[in-house]
Amino acid sequence: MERQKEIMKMASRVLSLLTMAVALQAQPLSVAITQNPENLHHFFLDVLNMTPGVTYGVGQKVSPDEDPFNTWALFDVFPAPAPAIRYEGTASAAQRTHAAVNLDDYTGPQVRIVSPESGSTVSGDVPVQVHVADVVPLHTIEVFVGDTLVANITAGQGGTMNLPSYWFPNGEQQIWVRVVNQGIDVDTDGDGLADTPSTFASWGSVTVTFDNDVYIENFSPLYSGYGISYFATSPRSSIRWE
Ligand SMILES: [Ca+2]
Repeated sequence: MERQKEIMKMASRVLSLLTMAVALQAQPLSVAITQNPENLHHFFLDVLNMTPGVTYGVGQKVSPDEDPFNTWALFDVFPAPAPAIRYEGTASAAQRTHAAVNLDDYTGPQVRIVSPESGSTVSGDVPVQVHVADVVPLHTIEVFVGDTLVANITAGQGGTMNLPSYWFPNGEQQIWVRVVNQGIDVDTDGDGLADTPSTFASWGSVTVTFDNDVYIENFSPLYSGYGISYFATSPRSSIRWE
């Protein structure tokens, strides 16, 4: 009887440990910054809730700066030896935001159209705001309406552009963005040395209703490759109509 109780007690302890392990597993990957109490000019950067053996990158970026081209710069890439690791840094460094990323799950840039909201009705010049998170420098951010490339968002634009909705027929339209990053070099000829960049592309979209009193029915110039540059940001000297 006593023995049975002992087993029951042990089983319940194992169960609670398992529950705890599951709960820990469910904690999202995160970083925490705390001051080093023994050296006030230094701080600790703890990376928490990693899965041992999985490859992680720890990076930083200039902050605050929401330009999508301000991507994360990884300063360490490693297979996690334990669920948590600690770095020590100097507090006098310029303001930075830190993050950890699971590189085994890396599928390319994360792209989201912040505005306009999906399902909304818009008219005139529509401010489009794109949010991108990536650990690899970006190459291009292209904005489309349906099949038509409307603009390239470039570095320094803060991820925004004005979309001339009156260039398109009224009604439901899909605004979408394609983000391509500069990629990472991979070995294509099997000599063990990385030689060619392999880029990643990601997409984000919203469906909105265009509602303009007057719109351009014949928007064929937009299909021309040169029409694209008209919508690019200033300087407008880049316009080339041929
Ligand atoms: Ca090679």
